[in-house]
Amino acid sequence: SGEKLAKDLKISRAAVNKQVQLLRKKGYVISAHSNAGYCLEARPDIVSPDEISGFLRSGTDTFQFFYFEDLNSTQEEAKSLAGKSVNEWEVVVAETQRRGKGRLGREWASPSGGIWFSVILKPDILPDSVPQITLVASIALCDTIEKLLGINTSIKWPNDVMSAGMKIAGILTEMSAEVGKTNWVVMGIGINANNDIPADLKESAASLREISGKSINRPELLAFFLEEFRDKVNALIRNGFSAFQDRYNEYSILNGKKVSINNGHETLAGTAGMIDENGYLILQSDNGKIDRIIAGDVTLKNSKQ
Ligand code: BT5
Repeated sequence: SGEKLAKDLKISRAAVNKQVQLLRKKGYVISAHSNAGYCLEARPDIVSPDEISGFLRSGTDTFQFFYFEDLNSTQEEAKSLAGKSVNEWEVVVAETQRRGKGRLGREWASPSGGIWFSVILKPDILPDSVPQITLVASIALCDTIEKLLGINTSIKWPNDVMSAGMKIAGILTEMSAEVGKTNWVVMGIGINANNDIPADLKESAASLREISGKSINRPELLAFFLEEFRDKVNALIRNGFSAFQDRYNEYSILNGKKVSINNGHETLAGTAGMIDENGYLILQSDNGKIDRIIAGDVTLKNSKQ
């Protein structure tokens, strides 16, 4: 009842009514019944901090959210925050991005209905080991999607999350470091949740809504992922990567596949193997040489991916 709300919140009845009007403007459907009070009939499909916090098991002060309806790129916003703030586990979220970024200057389509966010980390980890955080993020994302939605997922090394052969999420890791010291890491993640896939990507990408046949609760998925990811990053910093090696290899689709890999300097062709205890991909090159690769861009032979 309006009266009880006013009493519990120590505000006037008029102030309760004003807040209800504000919530309605944000998309909350609230009916009012004389004598009985208000009823929350439906929540909007938004990834606002309030909505996300409601699903955090570890409490509301474990992450700090910066929420935007529209932004050029959560990654750019998070990078400028990372340089200024001493905190970590700050999360920039946007409903839409005008200039979503992929790796190597590629574009990331970010229409409404997706989950577009960047997480700021200040890990006590050597710069060389930062790519392991990306691998751990992709495990955390697959675990989240499998546990919460029951959808089978896989990883195309290093960090494309796939389902039914289609890309459903991508990860972009950027960092600032000195020799021997990581200043910050910004991990940008794009998940196709309820968004439409642009026509030119339909052959290679899909959304979780398409795959599951139902609308995805985005704040719940994001809250679940953030907690999975944070637990795993803490374990990585404490115990190293080797504990994640098997899990990653179970998800990986590259093992035994003919690939070409651009590592930023050259393109290597061969047969991909497992990843090793440090997160390097083992590549048996066509010329017989064994290479270990920390990061790169993989093209599967005879595939659109
Ligand atoms: C990635 O790049 O997969 C990393 C994407 C990271 C996006 C997030 S969203 C939040 C944060 N803010 C940003 O500005 N970025 C991050 P890459 O491996 O380079 O893949 C890019 C390629 O994937 C493109 O060239 C397209 O072919 C394809 N692509 C673009 N948009 C896509 C989408 N929504 N779903 C699936 N594939 C997409």
